[in-house]
Amino acid sequence: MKNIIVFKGDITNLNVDIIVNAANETLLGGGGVDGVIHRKAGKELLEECKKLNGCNTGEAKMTNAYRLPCDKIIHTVGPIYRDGQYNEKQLLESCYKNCIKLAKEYQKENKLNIVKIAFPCISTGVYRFPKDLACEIAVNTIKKIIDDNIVVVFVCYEEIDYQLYMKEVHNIEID
Ligand code: AR6
Repeated sequence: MKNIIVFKGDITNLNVDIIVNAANETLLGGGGVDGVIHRKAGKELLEECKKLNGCNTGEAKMTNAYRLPCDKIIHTVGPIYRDGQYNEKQLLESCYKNCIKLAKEYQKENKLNIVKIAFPCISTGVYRFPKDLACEIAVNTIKKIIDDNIVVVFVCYEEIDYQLYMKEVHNIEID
């Protein structure tokens, strides 16, 4: 699909409209990609996040991006993976859907022809979601809801994720 891009690297370097943060329910920062985003955006991000009253798992909230090169950040809270019996799949799917919903609202408000949004591999770090299953859910959910006016960048920080996404999106095996 021409409007899905797989990129290997650090999401905080991307000059897209929106980057997605894999946050926790407090929205007050943490480790992983969340830690990097807060560190690089600057303390104003934490100040804005404090006013949001957290975010439920599967939902999403938008903030400014401050010192980051992108325009906005959508903070979403992925599920903590236990054994697959706690709605983990549906909750992860909701994260992607709710982020796209907010991105479309942003697109409309700013009268943009195209909105470009970059996702990290939500829940697959500290929250231990199996990487292959998370990749399948991410790509299938996005393929179902994407339209010609959205560009989605899947940002893979780890080589293993890059390989999974290249295979799932482009059907390319890398060795
Ligand atoms: N750019 C892109 N992806 C990254 C980067 C980066 N700079 N750094 C890490 N990743 P995680 P989660 C990838 O743990 O599993 C935090 O403490 C990483 O390789 O960041 O949703 C929050 O506050 C992995 O594939 O998020 C929450 O408490 C992916 O980002 C909790 O972790 C997600 O890993 C959320 O856990």
